[in-house]
Amino acid sequence: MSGIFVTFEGIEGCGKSTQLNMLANWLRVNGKDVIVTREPGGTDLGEKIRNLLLDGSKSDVFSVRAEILLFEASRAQHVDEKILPAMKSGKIVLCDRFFDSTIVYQGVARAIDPHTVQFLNEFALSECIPNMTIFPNISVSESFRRIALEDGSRDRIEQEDESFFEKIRNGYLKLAKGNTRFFTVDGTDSVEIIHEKIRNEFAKRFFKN
Ligand code: Z5A
Repeated sequence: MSGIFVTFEGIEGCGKSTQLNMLANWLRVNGKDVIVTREPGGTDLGEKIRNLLLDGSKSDVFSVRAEILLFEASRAQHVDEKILPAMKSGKIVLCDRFFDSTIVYQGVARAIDPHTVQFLNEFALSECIPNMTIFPNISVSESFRRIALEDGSRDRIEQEDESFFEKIRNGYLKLAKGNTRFFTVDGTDSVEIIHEKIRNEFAKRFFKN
């Protein structure tokens, strides 16, 4: 496969979406064919599943098994309909969240057995593993501070408490440690400095000549 697949992961408000869009702009200015997408979502079916998953309040009854299967259903459609075809035609795919989110949100925080998470992820992925995963690391208190500055509306998962997000953050730190696919960047630096670090790392990994 000739494309490049890059995912962005981290706790809410860490700056993933901001950095993804900045990287996409820089790549486009440099003449690259870039697709920007997200999970859950990315396809018509995936966006419908996204609404099901994120709308509503924390008190909505969502079985933990139903929740993970919905994330995986969105992913399977996304991989088959959008990511794999783009990769086969040599595009650069930038995706806001992917299977690492399932490992930490459903595996670590919701305590689903890791082997089950791995099995379901592998089934949905069809061997479509990212070439690079960018992880802006911020504290949970910084995450809450940034979210409070926004419009105040929180989706179903964002309504979880601080201890839930501590588990998520620790899950990411554990996942990223020693994993060369990950590029961990200090998410408390300025937007411009983070972008520069990401750009340099991207160029080092993929534009060697
Ligand atoms: N989820 C799951 O459970 N399992 C799965 O398998 C998948 C997902 C795929 C999707 O939410 C939810 O689904 C998510 C995990 C779950 N739930 N949670 N939590 P989402 O992806 O739509 O939204 P999010 O993950 O919560 O991200 P976000 O709120 O959109 O934040 P972000 O993309 O990381 O950050 P941002 O939008 O770029 O920036 C947030 C704010 O911070 C904004 O005001 C910026 O201007 C500001 N910002 C950004 N960078 C900086 C710096 N460097 N300094 C200061 N301020 C900054």
